[in-house]
Amino acid sequence: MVQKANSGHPGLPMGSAAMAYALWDRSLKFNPRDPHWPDRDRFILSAGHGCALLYALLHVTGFDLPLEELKRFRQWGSRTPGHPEYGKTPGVEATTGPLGQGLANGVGMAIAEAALAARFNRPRHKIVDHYTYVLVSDGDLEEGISSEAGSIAGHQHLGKLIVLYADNHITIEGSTELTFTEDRMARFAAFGWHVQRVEQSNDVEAVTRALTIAREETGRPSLIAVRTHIGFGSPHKQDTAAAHGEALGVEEVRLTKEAMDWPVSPSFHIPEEALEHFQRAVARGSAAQVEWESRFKAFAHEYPDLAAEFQRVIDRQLPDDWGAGLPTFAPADGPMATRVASGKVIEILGTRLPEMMGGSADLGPSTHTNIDGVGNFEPEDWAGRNMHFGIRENSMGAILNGMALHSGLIPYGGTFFVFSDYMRPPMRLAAMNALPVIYIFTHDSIGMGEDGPTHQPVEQLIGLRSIPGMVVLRPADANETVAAWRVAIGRKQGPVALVLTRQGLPVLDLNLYPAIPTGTPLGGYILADSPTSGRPDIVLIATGSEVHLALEGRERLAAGGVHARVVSMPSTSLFAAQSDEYRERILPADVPILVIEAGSPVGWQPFVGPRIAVIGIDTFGSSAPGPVVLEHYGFTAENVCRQAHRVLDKNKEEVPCALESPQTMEGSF
Ligand SMILES: Cc1ncc(C[n+]2csc(CCOP(=O)(O)OP(=O)(O)O)c2C)c(N)n1
Repeated sequence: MVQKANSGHPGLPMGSAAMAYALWDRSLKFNPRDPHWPDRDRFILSAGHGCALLYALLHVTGFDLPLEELKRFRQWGSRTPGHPEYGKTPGVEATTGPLGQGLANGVGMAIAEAALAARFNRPRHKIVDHYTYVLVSDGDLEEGISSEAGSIAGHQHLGKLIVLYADNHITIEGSTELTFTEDRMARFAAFGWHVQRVEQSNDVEAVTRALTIAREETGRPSLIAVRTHIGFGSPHKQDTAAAHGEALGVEEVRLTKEAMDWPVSPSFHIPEEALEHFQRAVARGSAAQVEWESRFKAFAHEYPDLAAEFQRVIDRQLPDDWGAGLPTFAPADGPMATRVASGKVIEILGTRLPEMMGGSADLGPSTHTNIDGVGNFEPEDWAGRNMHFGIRENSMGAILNGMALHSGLIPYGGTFFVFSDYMRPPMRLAAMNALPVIYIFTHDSIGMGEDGPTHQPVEQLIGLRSIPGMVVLRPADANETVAAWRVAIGRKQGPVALVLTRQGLPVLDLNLYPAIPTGTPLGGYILADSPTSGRPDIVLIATGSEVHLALEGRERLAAGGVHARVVSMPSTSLFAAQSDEYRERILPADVPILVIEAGSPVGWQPFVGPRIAVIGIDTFGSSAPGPVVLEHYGFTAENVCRQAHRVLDKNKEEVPCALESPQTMEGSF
């Protein structure tokens, strides 16, 4: 495959083939004819660059991946892309390639298995009972996320997680002696893992034995380090970095095949008896599935409601009434931070949707992510749904992905918005794989105050909005927050980031602003219009907490005879997805615009010109009480009013914007 494409990574597949055979032929429970069967074992190739190995296994064991596809490795439109892509190839359980992510996905899948087993299994009825296997390389274990995820898995006693480590002593720049000399086994043992070593990678019996022991070890996750040889069999490249990331070369491939007493042609040679042997997986898998189905039938007979519920969550169907009776808030409830409103919604949704499971990276009291009364997900007490991820954002994101990939859960995770940077890699993968993961990001702007620039997000909004498929919602008040949660739960494909304030905000009166529930899902809508029904003089677009400034600015503008329309835009991407007609109605082409958002203006800047202006932040904020910081950076109603006048008439000197006490207006415009 790699030679034909003249691109890819031959070394890891060649070195790991024997241990992968031991796993796939003797341990892994899967049915090539039904890759989605709920109680299959999961297999993740965390070292995604070695995907030629995975594609070969999928082909020979009888998945719908014909030899033609192997011949089209890494080519346009093939089902054998350069790294495994979830959804593209039957049997690929996770998109991998960014090293370390797959291992943490595996932890997420093992958590999902444990949680669903705790919820659905009954005495004499084990309908959730499978293992999660991960194949990792040096790179996976060098990445910091492996320690985060390893620590969580050890702490939680995830005994059904089994990791095979291709311990080949080689990375791209050469020997692991260059950078990676700690005792990996001791490290994982310290995390609370059961560790084993297999010295001979081609000793299939020894790998099989180690896998059996790993399965028998129920109280700890397992790491099995197998001493493999990168580029095994290649006379000149085995055990060298040259085997890692480029084709061996036509001549070296010939020499390798000759050295192994293997026919040199045809180049894609699979002996008939080998194929027959591998394809016993089909009968084995079908039998295992049939056996499970009969167990499930017996379970459904005794527990019909529970069985229907299992089917519902696995299919990611929502109960009809899930959204009924969510709160509506009134001005008298305020001021209320949107994080607090979100917490109230989570409380209700969490009891109505038992598949909701998540938590925070040690910021639960701040992110309001706890569901009262449902208990904690704790070591070997896996029925609780509140998760404590610890201060491990990267692996929290990857674990959420694993939980979503497993199916049966709606995973969510929270932290301060600024630390979304620490979980950007898994968020990118969640979007790429259209995974229904919900992020709860609080302390969403300089308005969070005293903690200062290290904690004040500026570029995160535009950063997340730039991820294709990521829906970012920054609600303006408690009622928009409820509507945002409806969007998040209703979105079955793709992640949603809820971006919420620390500081209290007025609650907008639904009697005065009835468009909130229907407008929020459209991404942008008219919150308040010019008093005359005609065309406004200017549109004020604002998101989140700045919507209130826009409303106040509008009043000041009205005092000066300027009719402003306030458009609340909780989600730019949802707005962009609306029809031209709708967007033109909200933002008439010839009406000037002032954007107000306490974040980087970069996303709006391309539109800035004589008719469009932005009040944003192009520096890092400052340490001081939130209202003071906001004021210093120009987030005041007076500045909204002034800048609106500036857009309308640059030469106008005197503008009627100030109230009694003039405000400072340093900072960026
Ligand atoms: C997060 C991340 N950083 C860098 C890379 C680029 N990369 C691909 S493989 C690799 C290391 C290869 O060493 P190892 O993991 O031991 O794999 P092997 O050489 O055994 O194939 C690197 C740095 C990556 N895929 N992901």
